[in-house]
Amino acid sequence: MSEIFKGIDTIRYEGPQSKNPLAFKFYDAEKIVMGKPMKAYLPFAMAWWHNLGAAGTDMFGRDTADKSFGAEKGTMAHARAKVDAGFEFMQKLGIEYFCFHDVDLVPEADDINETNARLDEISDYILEKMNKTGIKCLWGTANMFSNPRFMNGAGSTNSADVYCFAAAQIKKALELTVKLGGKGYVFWGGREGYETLLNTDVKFEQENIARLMHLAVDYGRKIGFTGDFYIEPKPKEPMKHQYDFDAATAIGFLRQYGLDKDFKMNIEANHATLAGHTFQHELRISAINGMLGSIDANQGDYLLGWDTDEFPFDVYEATMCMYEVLKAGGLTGGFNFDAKSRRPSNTYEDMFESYILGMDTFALGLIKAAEIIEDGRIDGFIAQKYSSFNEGIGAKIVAGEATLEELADYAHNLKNTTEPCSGKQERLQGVLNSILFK
Ligand code: XLS
Ligand code: CA
Ligand code: CA
Repeated sequence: MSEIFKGIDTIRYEGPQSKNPLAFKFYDAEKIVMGKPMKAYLPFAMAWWHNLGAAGTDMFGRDTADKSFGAEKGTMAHARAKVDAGFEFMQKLGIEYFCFHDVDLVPEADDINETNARLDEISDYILEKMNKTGIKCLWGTANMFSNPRFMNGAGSTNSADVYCFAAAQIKKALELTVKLGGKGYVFWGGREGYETLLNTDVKFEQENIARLMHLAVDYGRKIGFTGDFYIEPKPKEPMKHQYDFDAATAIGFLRQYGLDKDFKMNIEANHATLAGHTFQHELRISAINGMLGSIDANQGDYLLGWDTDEFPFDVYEATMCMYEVLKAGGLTGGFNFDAKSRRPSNTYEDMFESYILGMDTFALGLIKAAEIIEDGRIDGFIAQKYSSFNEGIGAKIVAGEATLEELADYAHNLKNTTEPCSGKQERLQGVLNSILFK
C-alpha cells in the first residue's frame, strides 16, 4: 500500500509561536494537565463519513474535493482505499479512535445480504489495520436516514417492513461495533420526527422507537456489547420536529421507557445551538443526570439555522465544554469530530489543517478549563452563593427534614429578610476573560 497523503508528515507539537500550518500549537499529547497527559482527557475520533466521504457536494453543486483516494468510487476497492487513507490520516495526526455508520464503510447494495457480506469483508480489513496501529473504534451506528425506505422514519415508520429493515441494520451495525471493540453505539434519530401532526401518531411512533431500542439493548448485551448506547439529541433537520429535541427531552424519554440504565447522551455542539441552548447547557443537563457519555465536537454558525458541522475554533465554547467535562470527571466516550472542512477547503492539506484546528481548540479549552478550576474564583462564588443551605434551616431543607409548616413558621418569625446576594455576572465574566487572555 502506498502513501496517500504524500508530503504531509506526522503532525508534531511546535507550540503557540509556530507559524507552521501543519503543526499543533496547543495539542501536546503528553503534556500534563491536572495530573494527567492531555491525550487522556481528549480521546479524539475521526468521523468516517465526513473525513473520508464528504467531498463538498451541497444542494447547489457537486464535489469540490477528490476523495477517491486513487480508486473508483462506489466499489469495494474504494472502500479499501478509504480504510488506507483513514488509518494513514489518523496515524499522522495521533488520533486514536474513529466512528462510523454502516454505509460509510461500503457502498450499499440493493440486497441487504450483499451489503452485509461487504461489511464483513471491510471490517476484517479494518480490524487488521487496528491491530497494526493500535487505533480503536469509539462508536458505531446504523444510517437509518439516507435510504428512501426511511422517508417516514425508521423506528417511527408507519411500515412494519421498513421497521424490520431498520432492525436488520441495527443488528448488523451492533455486530460490527462489537467486532471492532467499539466503546459505544449511537442512535441519532435523523428521520424520527414529523413534518405535520395531521398525518402523525406521536404516541405510537415514540413507543415503537422505544421498542426498537429495547430490542437493540437485548441483542447487544447478548452478543457481548458492554459499552454504552447513546442518544444524540437534535431538534430539527432533516425533520421539522425531531423527537430527541435536546438532552432533557431525550433523558425524559429514556426514563419513561426504562432505557436509562443502558443509554447516555452523545452531545453535539451544533445540535445544542440548533435547539436554542448553549453547548455547555446540554453538557450540564446530561452530566447532572449521570448521562454525559460522549461528544460530537463541532461548531455551528449562529447566523445560519441549520447544521453546518464546522470544525470547532471557538475557544470560549471549547473551554466551557472542557470545564463541564472536567467537573463531570471526564468522559467514558470521546470527542468525535463530526465536522467537515468548508466546501472551498478542498485539498488534502485542508483535511489535516481542519483536524489540527479542532484538536488545538479543544487542547486550549482543556488548558483554560483547568486554569479556571485551579483559580477557584468561579467555583468559590457558586459555593458561596448557595451557602445559606449549609446550616440551620437551609441544611434541614436539603436533608429533607423540614415540613412546609415549619418553613412557614420560620418565615413568620424572621424580622428582616436576608437579601439574596448579587449574582456578580459581570465580575465572573471578567474572571473568565482574564484567564482566557492572560
Ligand atoms: C447528523 C448527525 C449524525 C450522527 C450520526 O446531524 O450529527 O452525523 O452523528 O448519525
Ligand atoms: Ca450534525
Ligand atoms: Ca453528530
